[in-house]
Amino acid sequence: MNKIFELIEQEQLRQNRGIELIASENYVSKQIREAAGSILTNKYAEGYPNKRYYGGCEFVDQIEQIAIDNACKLFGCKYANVQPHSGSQANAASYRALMPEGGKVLSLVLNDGGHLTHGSNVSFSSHFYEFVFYPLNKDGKLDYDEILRLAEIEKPNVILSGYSAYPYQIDFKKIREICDKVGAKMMVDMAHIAGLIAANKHPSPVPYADIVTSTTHKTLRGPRGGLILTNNEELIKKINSAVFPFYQGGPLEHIIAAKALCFEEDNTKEFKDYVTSLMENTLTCSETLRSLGAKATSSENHLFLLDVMTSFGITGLVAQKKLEEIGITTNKNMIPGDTLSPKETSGLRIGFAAVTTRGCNKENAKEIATLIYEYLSDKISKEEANKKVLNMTSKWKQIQEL
Ligand code: DSN
Repeated sequence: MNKIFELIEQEQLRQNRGIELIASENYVSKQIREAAGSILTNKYAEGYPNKRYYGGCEFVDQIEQIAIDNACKLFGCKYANVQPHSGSQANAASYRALMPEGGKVLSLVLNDGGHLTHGSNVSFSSHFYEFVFYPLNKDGKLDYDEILRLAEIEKPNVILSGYSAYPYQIDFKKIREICDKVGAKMMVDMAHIAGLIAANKHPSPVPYADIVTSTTHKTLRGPRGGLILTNNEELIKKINSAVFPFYQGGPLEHIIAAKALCFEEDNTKEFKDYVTSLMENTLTCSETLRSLGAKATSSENHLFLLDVMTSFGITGLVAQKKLEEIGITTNKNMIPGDTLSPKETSGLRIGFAAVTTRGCNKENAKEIATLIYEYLSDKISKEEANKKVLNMTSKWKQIQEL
């Protein structure tokens, strides 16, 4: 067997045997994998449906139009661009559509849960635009009065919301009101919570925001890729030319086909039930950890933060590595007010999107919390903990059967 296929088999085994708690990961259905691995990868289709730079696009035109229509139907919006290769590309194109180079963005302090493309000095974002930041309050929550106060001082072109490590719901209506008071455009990066929004388990930003961006592979449970939504006819023209030809070349029509299927799957009762269960599992795990004495946030969505420094006297990096030894995958994460560097951190970010897809239930979520607590406080051996992980995951659905 070719080495690459050997390694894919090993990765499949790792995914099946482990408890995947990285909040931004998920497992796709067989039909989405088939579309993503299809012959559509052979086709060049620069441009948009019925406006391509290449011949032979009659079928990919229909596929991309179905993906656009499905996205609009799912989120109740007028226009969608389904071509961004990732959330970062979607954000880059959206900034360009919303403001001139050098424009000012007010976004969340990155260590409080923002994303690299929300103004980090290692990302393109801070090189082409000026970023100023609003912090979370002492309870780790959004302080809308403080956002307004800063917006009045800074007069940003754009106010950005939607985060990578924020465990509470976001009041998009309030953010729209702030934008209107200071004359700013409203952009929302809903990548993490898009599945919850699709299932009506989190208020939607679509009626309020000028532009909403997302990835399609997190809680939406689709292929790895990006998405941009708007209700504004002028903005969609700017978005389209910012995606292609400004930032990207040929669209990935195999991935676009998989996105079309994902948006269809997300519009079902089965998906809504999945999101309900995902949120219950996340809350059960965070509350169980808290009841055991660990310092963790609560959760109003699909993730929470565990302060491993206060709870176990170890860094996020050490905790992540330790859990990986027993087949539990998480990621180290800054917590609000963190004094350690992003390479170490004081926390872990924990999410239940992936394991809930495999059949994790509330009882399992409690067992996972206990296992994390006992292993990080050295109360059970590696062998015993690993046995518990394998016992649980062997009862869940295998990822190739989803
Ligand atoms: N890297 C993603 C996450 O894990 O949240 C964000 O793009």
